[in-house]
Amino acid sequence: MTSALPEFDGWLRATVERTTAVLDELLPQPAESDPVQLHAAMRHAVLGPGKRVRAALVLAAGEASRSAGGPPDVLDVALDNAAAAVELIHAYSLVHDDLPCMDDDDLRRGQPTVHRRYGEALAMLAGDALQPLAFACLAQMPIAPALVVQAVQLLARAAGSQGMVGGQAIDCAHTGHAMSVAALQQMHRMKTGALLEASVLLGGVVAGASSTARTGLEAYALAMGLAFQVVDDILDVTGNADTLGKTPGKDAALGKPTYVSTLGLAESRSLLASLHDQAQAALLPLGPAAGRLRELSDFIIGRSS
Ligand code: GRG
Repeated sequence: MTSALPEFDGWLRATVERTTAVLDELLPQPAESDPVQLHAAMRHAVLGPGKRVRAALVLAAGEASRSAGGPPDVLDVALDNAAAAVELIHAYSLVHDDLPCMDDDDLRRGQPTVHRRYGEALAMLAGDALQPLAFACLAQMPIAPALVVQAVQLLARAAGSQGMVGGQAIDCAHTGHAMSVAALQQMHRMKTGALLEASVLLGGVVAGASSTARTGLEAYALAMGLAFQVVDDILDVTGNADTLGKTPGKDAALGKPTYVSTLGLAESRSLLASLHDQAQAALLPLGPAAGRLRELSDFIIGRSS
């Protein structure tokens, strides 16, 4: 699948740089503030070479939903804050997911996991500290207070026991047990999909999306949230450590139910194609302003890392 807009790669690179710069600014500098090791561990968790897909979804959804009113540069600051906030929650989830009590992984983003480099206790605390930082970041958005509250509620729900953490709990409980396709889908909608969905919806809320735009964004977000995990499960059996930046084959080794173990590779690929179609169809009412979201769905579905 190719990008409709030739400059998509450049836009994505700029998004990664822009979000990483915002995160760099937000995170305490170890040399300047105690506890030095905790701050170093937080920076290691967040500033590694992530794809920043969630940040890109926030910014692209913001671009698709901008309504009249409000200075554009002020809105850009708010969208940057929202993008950084979801990346902080995502980074914390990866740190905790890699811990010995969860997946016990050595490699993340091509680097040693946080607990391998800083020890288990600091890795847990670094993940803990990233969560309030994310909400502080949302609280700083220069937009109407009612929208800030909506954004905080959205992210809190997506990250909590009815979203990402709940999905992880279901995942832990089912290791070594087969799952029905419906149960697998529900688990992944919570574990991985909820934060990706929230990224899209946050962009819409912050940019003041119309109700038509919000409906389109919701359907797009649902399809892309699921698609992301289907790709991840396919890459876990077809990818290698060099391109993935993490250990492949881990799910099978841990006895975790995945789309590939439940549906097989061919059916997982056809589910992916159907989710891609659903995502593209959902964007039709948003018109050309949703160009970046369209390209992001191509990118997420075609990714190899
Ligand atoms: C431990 C509270 C807690 C939650 C963990 C998201 C999650 C829940 C665990 C991650 C497990 C995992 C690898 C899931 C597959 C999908 C996924 C989230 C992959 C990693 O996201 P990418 O590919 O990572 O966007 P980068 O490094 O590019 O940011």
